Amino acid sequence: MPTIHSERGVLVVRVVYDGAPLSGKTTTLRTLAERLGVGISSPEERDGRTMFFDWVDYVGGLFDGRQIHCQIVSVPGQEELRARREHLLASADAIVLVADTRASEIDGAYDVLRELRPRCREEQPPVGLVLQANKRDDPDAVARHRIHEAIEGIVPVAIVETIATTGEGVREAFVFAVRLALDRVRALADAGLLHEGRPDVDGPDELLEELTSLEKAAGVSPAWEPAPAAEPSPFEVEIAQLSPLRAAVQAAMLSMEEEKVFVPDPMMPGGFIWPPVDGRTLLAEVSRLDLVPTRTSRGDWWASGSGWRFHSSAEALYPDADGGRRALIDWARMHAVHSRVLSSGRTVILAGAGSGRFRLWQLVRVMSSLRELLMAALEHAEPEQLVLHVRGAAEQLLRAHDAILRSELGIPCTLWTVSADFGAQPHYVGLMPFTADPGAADQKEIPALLEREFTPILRGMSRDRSDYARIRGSLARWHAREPSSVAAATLARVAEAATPET
Ligand SMILES: Nc1nc2c(ncn2[C@@H]2O[C@H](COP(=O)(O)OP(=O)(O)OP(=O)(O)O)[C@@H](O)[C@H]2O)c(=O)[nH]1
Ligand SMILES: [Mg+2]
Repeated sequence: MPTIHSERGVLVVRVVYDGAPLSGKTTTLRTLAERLGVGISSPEERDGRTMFFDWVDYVGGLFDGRQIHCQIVSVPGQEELRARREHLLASADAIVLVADTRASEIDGAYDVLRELRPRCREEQPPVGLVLQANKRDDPDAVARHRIHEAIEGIVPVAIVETIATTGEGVREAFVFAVRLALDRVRALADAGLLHEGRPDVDGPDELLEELTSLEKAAGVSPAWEPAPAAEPSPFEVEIAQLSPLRAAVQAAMLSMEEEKVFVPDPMMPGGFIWPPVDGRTLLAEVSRLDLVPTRTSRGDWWASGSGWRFHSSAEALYPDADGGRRALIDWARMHAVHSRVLSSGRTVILAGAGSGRFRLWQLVRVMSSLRELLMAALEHAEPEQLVLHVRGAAEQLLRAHDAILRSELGIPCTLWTVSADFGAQPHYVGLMPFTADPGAADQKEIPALLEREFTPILRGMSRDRSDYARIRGSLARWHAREPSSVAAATLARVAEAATPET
């Protein structure tokens, strides 16, 4: 738990180094201590293996004018010592996962990542995670892009390549972890939950004492019990309710004069990224992509590629940081409150735009929409299969319509903006409009919505598919089987109207 040390006036945070056995945790802390010019304390080792932990103290940097005292702790990797490891993990404000990236060992790191990631997210605010891809000097080290591919399915996570034995990359991974820890502190401070007093543990001797006394009291379970998932966390709700929604939008465009082009910077100051912690991790991921936003004729900025879109509306420019921060908080609140409707992986950023101005950006992970699904099916699927897709898309669109209307977000419900995964609850996958679209209320009529969305699709089918008569027939049969279904009736009618004249 981060603590404002009441006697020393410093902010105490803890970065914990975790990882599979022999991945290089102790080596990392040794070279890190050397590079930071401080000592290291390792209470007990046996045959070169960590039995309790390694401990490094580092004081450096400022948070709201206070010095930051970072407790850097590594865990013991051996399975028999799991209880100690768990206890140390439970105390982390950020975690560096040291991964042995040799082909023979890397699966062990993925296992640890699978275990850690949900736990980190369940903490509120979340505990940031950095993957320190270690042993890059080994000829059997797996290529970086392969690591990215492999972990894509698990999580977005920031990766820093290191050679712990020489120290290469070690400091970079540490500094990024401290940033993530400070994001957590910032979120706690904003919610008035930052603890002040004496830290639970103020040095390696006290930590050793804590671990040994816990073990004496047999039957004590590790402190890191996973919380039940799904419900929005109390923290999110709290943040969402911090103050009433304000129309803090600076509507007028300040000027079209030269602006600094946005470059995603994972080291940008805390308090300018939402969500805390996870936002910075995503930022680290997208910063590798070298996406350079361009300006549209309307004055918006945008960039797209490698599975991401960046966007900033022309109006989202603020003359100073205060105005920008208010808008960021409003947007963050809106995203948090509606997280069930919105696709995941969204990040909101307030970035310097030059001349003291700030611009509000959204980074949105590209997710496949109903339209893409239909376009893919249109090319290859058999008529019956295609009609199943059309039905599925219509039903998904209506579910989304309902959720979007209830959210009162004023976002457009179209085949382009609704997620394509039929098995899951529909999500809005489009960009967040800068201001709610009053026209969104016009979408209330279901037949009109379906007609508007499916007419171009069915026209395309009637033009491009020689078997269109079968498609139309299949839709007509659906309507006959389910005469009370508004979707079936509408689509049968639209299909009929789209039939080319002979
Ligand atoms: N080639 C190479 N060897 C490394 C690197 N980092 C660590 N090692 C070696 O890996 C072995 C294990 O390193 P440790 O730092 O003791 O590993 P650990 O994760 O602390 O191990 P436990 O605490 O027992 O779980 C040692 O022989 C290190 O020299 C690296 O970047 N490259
Ligand atoms: Mg060790």
